[in-house]
Amino acid sequence: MASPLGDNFSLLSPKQQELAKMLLDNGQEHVFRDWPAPGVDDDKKKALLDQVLRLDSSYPGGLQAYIKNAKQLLADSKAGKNPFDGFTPSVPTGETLTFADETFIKYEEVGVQEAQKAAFVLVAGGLGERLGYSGIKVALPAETTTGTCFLQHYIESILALQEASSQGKNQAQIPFVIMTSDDTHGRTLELLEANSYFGMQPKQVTLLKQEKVACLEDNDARLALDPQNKYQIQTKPHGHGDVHSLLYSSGILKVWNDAGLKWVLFFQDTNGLLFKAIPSALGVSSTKQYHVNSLAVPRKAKEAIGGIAKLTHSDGRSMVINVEYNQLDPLLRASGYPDGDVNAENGYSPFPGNINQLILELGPYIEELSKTGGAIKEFVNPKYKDATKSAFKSSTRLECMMQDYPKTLPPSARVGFTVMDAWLAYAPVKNNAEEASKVPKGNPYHSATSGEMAIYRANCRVLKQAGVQVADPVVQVLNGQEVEVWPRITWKPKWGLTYSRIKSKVRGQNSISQRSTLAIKGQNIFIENLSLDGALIVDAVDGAEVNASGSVQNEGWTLETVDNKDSREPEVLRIRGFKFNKVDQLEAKYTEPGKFTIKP
Ligand code: UGB
Repeated sequence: MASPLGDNFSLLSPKQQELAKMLLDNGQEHVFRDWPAPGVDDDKKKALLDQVLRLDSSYPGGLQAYIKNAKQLLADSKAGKNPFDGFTPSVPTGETLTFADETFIKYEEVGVQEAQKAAFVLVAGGLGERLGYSGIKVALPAETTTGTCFLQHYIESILALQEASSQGKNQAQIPFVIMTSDDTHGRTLELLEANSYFGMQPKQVTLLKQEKVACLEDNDARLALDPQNKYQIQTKPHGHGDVHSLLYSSGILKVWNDAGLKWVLFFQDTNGLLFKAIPSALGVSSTKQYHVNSLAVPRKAKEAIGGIAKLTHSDGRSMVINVEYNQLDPLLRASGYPDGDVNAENGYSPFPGNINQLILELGPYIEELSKTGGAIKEFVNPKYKDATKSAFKSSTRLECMMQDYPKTLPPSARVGFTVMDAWLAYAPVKNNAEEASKVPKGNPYHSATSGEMAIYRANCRVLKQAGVQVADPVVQVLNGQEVEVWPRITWKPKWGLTYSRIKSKVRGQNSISQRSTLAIKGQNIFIENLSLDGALIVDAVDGAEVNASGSVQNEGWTLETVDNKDSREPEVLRIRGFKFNKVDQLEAKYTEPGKFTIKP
């Protein structure tokens, strides 16, 4: 039988010919069906094969494996096969930490020590469609008191850990990988370059770009061609699970292993609280010798974060794994919990919420990836035209999630999790104002408004724990969301890396009123017999030791509401629904080393 490629075959390079044959052998004749004879669109034909080459080389096992996996997953989906068939969920046991108690403090100290053997990986390839922000999410200010964006905060937190863990000895540089995508790569690089990498050495930072995967037009996993351009295959993001194959194929894991590193910490793009939980969680990993440690928070039933569950199979296998929020309820209903995902008496789901912060031990991680190539169990979520499930409304693709990594691990793997208070560890910015205002009462909004307010709340609660008298919050409705507005307290990560360090910087009797703003921008700043009612900004170089004391009183910074629809206001303010009017403040800046006392 003549090849659908006909005489076009000879236009192609040997590698392109090999790929074309592979497509023909895998049910993809339609890709070439409408090709005109040689002489017409030859460059476009070659460009299509170049795209095929990219798709082939960026997927573990190549495009052939992708098509094979897709056929299987689409058949399972059509048959209504439950991915958890045979598994019964139960509530797992993990380590539950109480902020500032003896155990927590001990874990934090261990974690800081271990950080010198750690590498950090930020997955930032997502555009955040739910948030609807026009920029990349890591460029968003985590809070608007200082305007520090998420990426700056993350980098400064890693640098603070780096400094603390080396304790003045030869400072090992903690490697930092950012996974980007075509949607975020250029802007992430620009943000870093425009800000001198926020103080990190450029060679410490590696950007790994994830590629999109081919879309599929039907249950036979035929690749979907772009309706506007028959020489182009439609593509869509494959999900954050790509991070594992990218790390593996880049060779960086081996470099880390050879350098004696032990831990890889994965985290997401917009959680301004996360680094308050990192030292203790790393301490747990090290103490318990966990190969995998997932950070979790108490989760409200039906909250849009995955639930961590123990799944036990009828054949005896069991694993502790994240069950995504849309799957947890049906799984529970199908396995003896007729009410599905509901809150227990304490007001929370019995299944802790996955915040997608994973700590993996490098050795076992490399061992596993050398078997799998970093391939993660995938899923497909086609939107069918009708109940016959024979056609899709629009093309679909395979997806994967980074937290599904443990699914291929042997039962001997030590997979654990660590539950922290949500107020301390988790306040992502994912939902736009409209979506957030529809969140059921009592569930977290996960918006720019709540994300910023959560930073102030956490800092206030930490200082209260350290003995500062901090005024109670007032409740306000901002962008349709009822939030607690606490005093606006912020600090640089190097000031408050762990609870014991924070406590050591608080002396005597201190009080902060509700309408106050306090921004601590230096390392050796001590709050000592301070009474603050207004705004105080303290900025000091590392060699300067500053005592913030006495009674500071001024008009301060007032919080004003911003209309979400008011196009005169910048987008970063509209999405949070408020801004600060900087009426008056005491600004104390120290650029030279020495001992100083702030005199109001
Ligand atoms: N991301 C990528 O880097 N590449 C991609 O292709 C997609 C995303 P979302 P999601 O903590 O609240 C996750 O979209 O996937 C990055 C967990 O699955 O914000 O809906 C992206 O840039 C869920 O179990 O979240 O849900 C971002 O940094 C729960 O833990 C990250 O991946 C939930 O997060 C997450 O992407 C949560």
